[in-house]
Amino acid sequence: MIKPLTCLFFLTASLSFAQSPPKPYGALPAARQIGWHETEVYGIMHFTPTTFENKEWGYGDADPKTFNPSDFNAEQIVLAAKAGGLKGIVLVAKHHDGFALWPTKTTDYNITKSPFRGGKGDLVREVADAARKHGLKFGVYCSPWDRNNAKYGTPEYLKIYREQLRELYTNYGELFMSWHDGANGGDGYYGGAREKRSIDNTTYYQWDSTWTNLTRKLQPSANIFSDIGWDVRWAGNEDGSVNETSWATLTPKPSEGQNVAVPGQANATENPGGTRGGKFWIPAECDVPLRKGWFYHPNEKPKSPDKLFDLYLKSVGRGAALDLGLAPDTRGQLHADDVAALKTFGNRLSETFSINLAAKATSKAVNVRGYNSVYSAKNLLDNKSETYWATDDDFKTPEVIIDLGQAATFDIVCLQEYIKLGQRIEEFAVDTWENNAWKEICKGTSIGAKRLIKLEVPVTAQKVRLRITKSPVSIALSEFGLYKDSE
Ligand code: FUL
Ligand code: CA
Repeated sequence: MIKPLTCLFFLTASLSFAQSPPKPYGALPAARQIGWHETEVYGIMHFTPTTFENKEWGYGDADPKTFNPSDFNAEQIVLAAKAGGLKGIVLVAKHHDGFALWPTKTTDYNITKSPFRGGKGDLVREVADAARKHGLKFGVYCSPWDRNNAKYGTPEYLKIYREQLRELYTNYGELFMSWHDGANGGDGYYGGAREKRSIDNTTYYQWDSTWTNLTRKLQPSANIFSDIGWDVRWAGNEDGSVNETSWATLTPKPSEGQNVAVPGQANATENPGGTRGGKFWIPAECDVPLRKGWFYHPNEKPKSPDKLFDLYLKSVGRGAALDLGLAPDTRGQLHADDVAALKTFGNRLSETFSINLAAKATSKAVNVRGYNSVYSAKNLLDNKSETYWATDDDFKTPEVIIDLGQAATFDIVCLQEYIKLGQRIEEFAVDTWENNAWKEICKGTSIGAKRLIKLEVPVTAQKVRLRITKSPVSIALSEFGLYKDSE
């Protein structure tokens, strides 16, 4: 006879087994990265004396007085960005020309020496305030390469650069990104020397200690962007897309002849696709200017809303983010053409994704973890990223049938993994029920934070089946959506 106590033991043991979530798989995102994934589309704004010189890279010799916008309006820029669906702005607080847009104590080459707001202005503050007022996150990019600074190339400059970061990290509230690029040395003004200065990028900036001792301490929520992370990696190109298969994980590769991968110096060949099973969670950011250049040039035009939507599908829709370059003109506002392009793009995003045609569907899954409703397939359709459908450990390739109740027409399929448990799924396929048989309409590989598949032609169906066709472990899927592009 089994004693009641033993019975109780088995009962609680099996119940707690049934309730335990799947074991995490591989590298996992940090909390700051989860916040970053939710941002999806943001902007990076370039506006310095270089704008007034109609150049892309200021040499560092422009008179500070050239920085003289006739009607700077941070709210105009932020509101145009918001209408475009952007949820954050990274401000280039100092570009390669070395001109600081805030009243820094580290160099005279700054905004107080310009006519802007009578020498009392702080453009970083104005953009940060406008962004927060309208619900956008704020971040900064402070170029390590400084073509103005006389000390560039010496150890003293590193102290200056770190002090600039410290000022930006302490005076402008919480930052969602600290953006660092890899441009490193070359010719410049350098306090009047007008010469070429080369630095050894593997040792000069000492990113490890800067990020450990400054960024992580003063701005623990800021996602560090560089070609290899630490939090967000460069897409490997500046055209606004990653590979169709793009993993959120990466094992950074050293450049030729080097033992370790150094930021600003990495071998970026794997960046567009990531590394399956990579050592770290370092998803990609697709940075691309809205126009041709990062700075405003009167002869250039913004990309069309169609092109922007296509880039959205190829960045956000592949688990990455879209970082659109915003270039105010010499007034200090976005040109009417840019405002219009952003608005049309933003409308298309919100109209397309506001209605999930599967939101009211019923679901039938072959397996639900431990028969526990906490892991029900219904969680795929509740528009909450925190709830997910999970399967038992030995159910790695499950299926779920989604019945819409009546036929609907869609041309975008959306999948989201519960990334707190890692990027688990390797392949999937979607079918529709047509003439009494299942017909495959699309298939794909990496999912991660979000995967969007645009079908070549719209499909009309009442029943849709999702098949996970390859996964090393049981699955944890947050959301499933069917949308009709509003184009
Ligand atoms: C690059 C820079 O060299 C460009 O000028 C621009 O700022 C872009 C966003 O990053 O590394
Ligand atoms: Ca959910």
